[in-house]
Amino acid sequence: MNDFIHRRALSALALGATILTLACGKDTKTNTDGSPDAAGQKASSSKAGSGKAIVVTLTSDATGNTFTPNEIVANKGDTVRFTIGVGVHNVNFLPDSNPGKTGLPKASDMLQLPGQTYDLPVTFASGRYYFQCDPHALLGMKGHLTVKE
Ligand SMILES: [Cu+2]
Repeated sequence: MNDFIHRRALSALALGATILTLACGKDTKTNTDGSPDAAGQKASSSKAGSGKAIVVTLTSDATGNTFTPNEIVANKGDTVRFTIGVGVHNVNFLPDSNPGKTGLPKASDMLQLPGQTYDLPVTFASGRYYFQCDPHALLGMKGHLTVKE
């Protein structure tokens, strides 16, 4: 009897979590200026939706400034959703730190509203890419995106 109630409660919880996830997913205040430069590549066919969204949180706190996670693995067609936790940050795939890479996205705008997102469609070639937050790069706010074939 108690067991039954317990199970009902559990499934209600699971449902709640699902709804929350959906609600979050919808809340896309995207700062879209971030479409990758299609530098000689056909880069227009992959949109969010064909792949999965990978959420990366950008945060400043007493321990420092971080991308969480800072090692990202994605497939082409995925979308990396950079999301502000705390602080003012941007995302820059610095050409100088990505020698030989083409089709790099241009630097994002500065993001500062908690929950603000910058969606980066993964349209570029497979490989390992460096990115950083410009204001905090010297403080260690950097990461890598590995694009799988
Ligand atoms: Cu930053």
